[in-house]
Amino acid sequence: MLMNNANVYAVKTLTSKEYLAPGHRACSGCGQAVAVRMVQKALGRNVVMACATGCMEVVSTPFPQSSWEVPWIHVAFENAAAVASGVEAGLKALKRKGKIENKKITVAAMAGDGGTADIGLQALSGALERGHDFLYICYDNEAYMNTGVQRSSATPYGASTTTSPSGKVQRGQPTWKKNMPDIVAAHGINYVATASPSYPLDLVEKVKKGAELEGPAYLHVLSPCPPGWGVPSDAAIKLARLAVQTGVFPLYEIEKGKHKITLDFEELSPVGDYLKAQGRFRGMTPETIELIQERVLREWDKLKEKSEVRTTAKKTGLKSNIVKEDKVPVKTGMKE
Ligand SMILES: Cc1ncc(C[n+]2csc(CCOP(=O)(O)OP(=O)(O)O)c2C)c(N)n1
Ligand code: SF4
Ligand SMILES: [Mg+2]
Repeated sequence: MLMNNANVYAVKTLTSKEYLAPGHRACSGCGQAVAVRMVQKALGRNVVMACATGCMEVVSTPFPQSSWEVPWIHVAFENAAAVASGVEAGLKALKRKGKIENKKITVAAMAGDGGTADIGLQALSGALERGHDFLYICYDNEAYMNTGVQRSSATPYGASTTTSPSGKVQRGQPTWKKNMPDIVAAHGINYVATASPSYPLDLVEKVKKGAELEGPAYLHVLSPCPPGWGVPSDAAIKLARLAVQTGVFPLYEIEKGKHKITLDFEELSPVGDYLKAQGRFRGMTPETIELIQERVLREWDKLKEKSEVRTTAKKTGLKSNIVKEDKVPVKTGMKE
C-alpha cells in the first residue's frame, strides 16, 4: 500500500539535534551524508556506532577532528559487524554485572557497499548467525568511492567505474548487482529493509523499527554519489527518488519473514529516465537499456508476488503484470 508519508520530502518532525555535525568533508551534494544524518537523528543519543572505513569514515573523522556527536568506533574495512557484535556482548555483560544502568543502548554498524557486500560479508554473516542485537546499515553508493570509484559487487550492470570501464572492450560492469537484502534475509533475521534518503519518513520509521526489534536488523540505504555517478551535485535526492520510482531500487521490508512493499507503484517510470541522467551509464545502447528494463520489471513482479499480492492483469507497456489487491494511485502528488 502506498505510504501516507511518501510525499513528505522535508522532515520537519525530525529532531533539530544533529548527531553528525556539520563541517565534515563529504563532497557537495553527497547522498550518503544526507542519509547518515537522517539515520542518526532517528537513532538518537543512546547509540554506539561501529563504522567501517569508507567515505563516511574518511570525511567525518580527519584526526583530531570528528563530526560524531555519539560514541563512535572506527573499524577496519572488513569487520564492522564483528566489532558491533563485541560491543553488544560487552554492554550486555556490563549490564548483567550492574556496572552500567540497565537501559536500552542501540548498537549499530555502518559500512559502504564494498564493506558490506564484498569484504565485510563474512563478519556480517557471522554476526547475523550469532543473533546479536544490533542494527547494520549499508550505505550503498554502488562502488568503492573513497578509493577512487572502483567496482564492487553492488555496482549495477553496465555502470562504468575505474575497474569496469566502459569502452570498446567492455561496456561497464559486466555482472548484475548483488542482492544484499535477500542474502541477509536468508539468515532468517527479524528485520531487513531497503530505504532511500529521498523518502525520509519511510527511512526514519525503518531505522527505528530495526533498532527496536530484538536481534539483528539490516537496512540497505541507496546513497547516490555525484562524482562517482557522474551527476551534478544537486542530483542525489532526485536520483534516489527516480531509482525508487523506476523500480531499480524498490522500497520494501521483510519483517519476521513477511515481505511488504512500503512504497507501491501501479506503473513504474522507464529505467531509461534514470540511466540516461548519469554519466556512469553514458554510451549505453538501447538494447542494454531494454535488457535492464526487462530485468527490473521481472524483479519487481517477483517482489510483488512475495509481498502477498495476486496476479490479475496482463502486462502493458511498463506496467508490472501483477496488480495489488488494494490498488492505490501512485505518482499523483509526487512533486519534485
Ligand atoms: C583490507 C583493506 N583493503 C582495502 C582497503 C582500502 N579501502 C578503504 S575504503 C575502500 C573502499 C570502500 O568502499 P565502500 O565500502 O563501498 O565505501 P564508500 O567509500 O563507497 O562509501 C577501500 C578499498 C582497506 N582499508 N582495507
Ligand atoms: S565520493 Fe561520493 S560518497 Fe564519497 S563523500 Fe563524495 S559524494 Fe559522498
Ligand atoms: Mg561504496
